[in-house]
Amino acid sequence: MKRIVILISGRGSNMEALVEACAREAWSARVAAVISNRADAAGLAYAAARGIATAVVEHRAYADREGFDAALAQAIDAHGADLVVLAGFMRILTPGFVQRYAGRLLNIHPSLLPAFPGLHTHRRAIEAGCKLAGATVHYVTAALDHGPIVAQAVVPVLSGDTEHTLAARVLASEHRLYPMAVRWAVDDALLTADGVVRQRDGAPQLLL
Ligand code: NHR
Ligand code: GAR
Repeated sequence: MKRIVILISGRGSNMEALVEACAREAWSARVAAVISNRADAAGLAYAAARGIATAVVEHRAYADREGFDAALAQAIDAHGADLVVLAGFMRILTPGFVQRYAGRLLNIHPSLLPAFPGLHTHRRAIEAGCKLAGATVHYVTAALDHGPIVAQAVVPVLSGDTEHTLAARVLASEHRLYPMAVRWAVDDALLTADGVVRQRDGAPQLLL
């Protein structure tokens, strides 16, 4: 039984999708804890209501990123995490932190990487005139939003879309994509070679 620790900063709808899929599909894993860098993250209440351990490690309480990341690692390790999953987690992580969890640290990013790493992805996709948008699950490495790609979901950009309507369409795809990808990680079904991730059984690593 693997232990998953989910890191959030806000709403936590991706975290909810993971918790629900884990239970519904009887993964050989359980969500051991949900940890937020913000005490006011709405997702904490959902996790607590589901009987999941929660913790808050406030980045503002630390003088630098190294101090915050050390406290965060301590909170994660207290739950014996096999897998650490970022779900709307908004703090850039130090190379030391990333190294500690190498190969078992996943993120979902709301763009089709390598397009639009960083923030404000939906606004940038609309401004660039993109006709496709989507989300990417990737391993976290020191290079922000540049780790090996595990899976991607594609959605159309429709005429009249705003940052808001596009974000909602991408988010709905994230709720299907992230459980699919995290389940593969739980099942040790992902193989990485030369920076490319393959699913062991050749399952399509995309949602169209
Ligand atoms: N850390 C590393 N080292 N590598 C990655 O790939 C990471 C990461 C930490 C978070 C998520 C990422 C995203 O999906 C993620 C990937 C936050 C920022 C950011 O600029 C950028 C990308 C992501 C998350 N954060 C600001 C900071 O100074 C704070 C912004 C805020 O609080 O609103 O840390 O998009
Ligand atoms: C999601 O769209 C996620 O991809 C994105 O924020 C949203 C979080 O929603 N993540 C980032 O932008 C990371 N920088 P949620 O809290 O409801 O899962």
